[in-house]
Amino acid sequence: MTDAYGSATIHGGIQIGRTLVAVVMGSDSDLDCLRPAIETLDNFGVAREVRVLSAHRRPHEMLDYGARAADRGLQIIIAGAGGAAHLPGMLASATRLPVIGVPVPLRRLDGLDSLLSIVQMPRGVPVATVAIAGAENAALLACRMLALSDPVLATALDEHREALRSASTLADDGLQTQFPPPLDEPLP
Ligand code: RP5
Repeated sequence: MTDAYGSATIHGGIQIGRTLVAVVMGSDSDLDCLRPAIETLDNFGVAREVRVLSAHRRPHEMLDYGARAADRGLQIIIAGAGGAAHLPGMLASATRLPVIGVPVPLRRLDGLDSLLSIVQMPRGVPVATVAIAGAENAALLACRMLALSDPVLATALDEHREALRSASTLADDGLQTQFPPPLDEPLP
């Protein structure tokens, strides 16, 4: 089955096709937070791989993964981590690929620690950081990057934006019906 991305095929939930995006996380305890990124990429038919790569527990493997990512054909890395969240930044130091960081909220500091750890990168080593637990947006941002050179994906993203617009219009209509303006003081 050819899907929105054109090159990926889905057989029984397994994507066959050139893997373009990596979704990596510091621990499998981050998976629930990162799952929307995986699902969004799947919905747009973008082939992905999913890995646990700890910056602190397996630093050498993590850096090796980053160093080889571009040569393996990956185009974008989405990296989520919590707490002292060094994974996205360290991957960005090891690859020229765009890295999108997802701050994972942990129990103690609600993700502010993760956000600041990921977003405050030194000059020269960028990480595009989304909101705390913003995994879906990370995947959409990755899709937007890929769509620069993929018209099928670009069309799918345009349709997605149109669906958001329609849902917002519907919500607006609903609230205007529920809370009609006063009849005696109409605004121009
Ligand atoms: C970080 O430590 C991971 O990204 C995770 O968010 C956090 C806790 O990991 P576990 O102790 O649950 O494995 O490196």
